[in-house]
Amino acid sequence: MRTYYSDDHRLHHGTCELIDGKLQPCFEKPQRADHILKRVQDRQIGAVLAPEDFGLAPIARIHSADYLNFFQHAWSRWQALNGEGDLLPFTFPARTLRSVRPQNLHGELGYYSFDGGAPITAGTWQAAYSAAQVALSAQAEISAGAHSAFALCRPPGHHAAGDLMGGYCFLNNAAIAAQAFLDQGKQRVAILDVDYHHGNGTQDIFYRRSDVLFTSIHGDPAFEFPFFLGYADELGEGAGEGFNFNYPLPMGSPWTVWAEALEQACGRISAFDAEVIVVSLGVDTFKDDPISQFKLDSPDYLAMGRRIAALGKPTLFVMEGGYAVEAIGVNAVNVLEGFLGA
Ligand code: B3N
Ligand code: ZN
Repeated sequence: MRTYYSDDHRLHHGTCELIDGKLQPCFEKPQRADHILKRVQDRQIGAVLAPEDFGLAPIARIHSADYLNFFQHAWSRWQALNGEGDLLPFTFPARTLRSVRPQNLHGELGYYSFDGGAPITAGTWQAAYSAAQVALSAQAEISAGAHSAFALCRPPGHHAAGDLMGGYCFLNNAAIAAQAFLDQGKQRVAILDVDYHHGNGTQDIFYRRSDVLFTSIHGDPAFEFPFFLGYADELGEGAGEGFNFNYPLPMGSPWTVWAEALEQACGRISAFDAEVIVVSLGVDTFKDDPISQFKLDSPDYLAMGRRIAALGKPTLFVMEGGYAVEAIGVNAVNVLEGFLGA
């Protein structure tokens, strides 16, 4: 299996995030990708390639033009205001307020954010743009006939909606790749989101559509981020009704419980007769993850990969979360090795 990777991810390195009332170093940091890349190389699962540049057009199939324009220029606007530190939102169009788009930079940032967890730094746009190109390059590899490919994306993407950033995410790499499959002639794409957190952005992007089946196994949002989406009764709307399946699990869930949900999700994917599968590959389900509450152990990721392989479809793996940095490489690559039958 080939891996697509860009060093540009280093251009995004947020300074801090708000945890327990304190500003603490960001969990989503460049070392995450370094460890995954090293494990890919150590295990020799296949070549590591730089992405091609497919431009903005495939990204604009998912994200609105105004959102992309805002994101691309936010940092220079912040610098023009002599901004110091990361650019972070502090006000949001919550209930009882209007979803108008203000002209002030901070107002606009709040309009395009659902939380304060996506810090914009000098290189964030370039890093996120390159991550999307990484996903598109891996997608192109499958379009050209490969059975699998790994997009080592950073920053991650599955919380980003069409015009919203948050949860460490800016551009939805998995959704951009899924749309590219459709634009190149596929009719049914399944997304399997195995990250600990619900992929609220991906769900929202495809919620009213029947050409993309979205399935997600995650911490119950009644207790876990992103709290406001990811419940089991969210089944899709309109043409999309019956094409969205959430499997929220209790905190502390071990592999046995998780694997049962995977079985159900795989059943939906098979029934949908997906032509291709996009896996939002988060490994923050690991027992030692510092911000998550599941109990998967490293060998479980091999089993996860084997079960996904049994679906028998071309599969694109797109990296999402995982913050137990010392173990992230082993866990992510275990999924790939399980898939490859190692
Ligand atoms: O949920 C958290 C959070 C929970 C526990 C923490 N501890 C125990 C130190 C720290 C933070 N923060 C909210 C932002 C979470 C973003 C998750 C991004 C992700 O991995 N998505 O898949
Ligand atoms: Zn996550």
